[in-house]
Amino acid sequence: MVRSLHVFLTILFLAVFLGCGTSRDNEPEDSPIVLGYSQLGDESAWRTQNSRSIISAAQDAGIKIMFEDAMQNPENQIKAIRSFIAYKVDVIAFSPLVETGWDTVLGEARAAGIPVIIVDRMIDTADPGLYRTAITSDFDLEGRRAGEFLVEKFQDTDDPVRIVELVGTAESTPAIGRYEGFREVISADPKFEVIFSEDGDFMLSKGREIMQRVLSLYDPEDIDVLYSHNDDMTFGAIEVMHEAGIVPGRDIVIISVDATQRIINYLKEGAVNCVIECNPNSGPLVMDIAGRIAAGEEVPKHISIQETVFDEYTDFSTIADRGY
Ligand code: GYE
Repeated sequence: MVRSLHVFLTILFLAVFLGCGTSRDNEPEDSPIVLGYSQLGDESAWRTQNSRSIISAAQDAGIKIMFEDAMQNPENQIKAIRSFIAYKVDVIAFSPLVETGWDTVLGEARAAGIPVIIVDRMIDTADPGLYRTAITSDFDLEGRRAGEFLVEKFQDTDDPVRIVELVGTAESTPAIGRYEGFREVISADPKFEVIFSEDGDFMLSKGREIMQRVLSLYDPEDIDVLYSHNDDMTFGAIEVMHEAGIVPGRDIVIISVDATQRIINYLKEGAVNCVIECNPNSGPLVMDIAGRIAAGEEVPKHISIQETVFDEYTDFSTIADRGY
């Protein structure tokens, strides 16, 4: 659905782009806001929902969106941003795959007078004037929350707690925050030991592959915890556990990040022990901020998306349907 919408939007973009030349110089003053949006890819259920939220919120807000999927390649994001600049969009928004490498293209956007909103992941730059605002989750907090769950869960034992970690895309803000925040908390007690940690790119297939490798290296008895930076990698790992006769959530404690409906179902069944929420529904907020920026209003430099934790101590009847 998102894919076909994306194809449609791309065709629309090309039609507008080719039909009207390379700029919007002849457009009437009161024409709708045009937002160029570079999405990093479609690697996970979270991302699919995030794209849906962005596209439908633009439609609801009467904002014309040019939506480009970079297919996990930052070069494609740079190309998309350049095409938005050439078209003279009113606002550019993008979710950067990784943190570095954006200064040149964002400098070009600034020179063209086009404001930039960073969404979801952050960039690492010495020049914060390159963007107007960043709307992101607190990934460090998410990592700390994962650590705090373990501290509580294992409070009555002094035995070693051996942890396998599936890390998100290398050099992306969520992978860095979830890695560092987690360590910040568990490092206070030496019984917590990360015995294996590897980049699974936030993808189910890689979660599967890595978990297979982990089980070829370790006796399942020697693994106490799986900490996975997103639900898709967790799903892959759980498949492998089932195949190996391991009972997820009981033989191995599982912490996952995102909170898709499928992982909440696992939590309710006891197959997952803790779910750190990461909220993909930022579309309405992004459109509100884009509208304000286009109207010349000042907006805060950083806007945080609010999130929570669901774990085995939560009253499940309070968890609303996740919608994705
Ligand atoms: O947790 C993961 C996705 O950047 C917060 O990217 C996002 C992460 C999300 O692939 O599922």
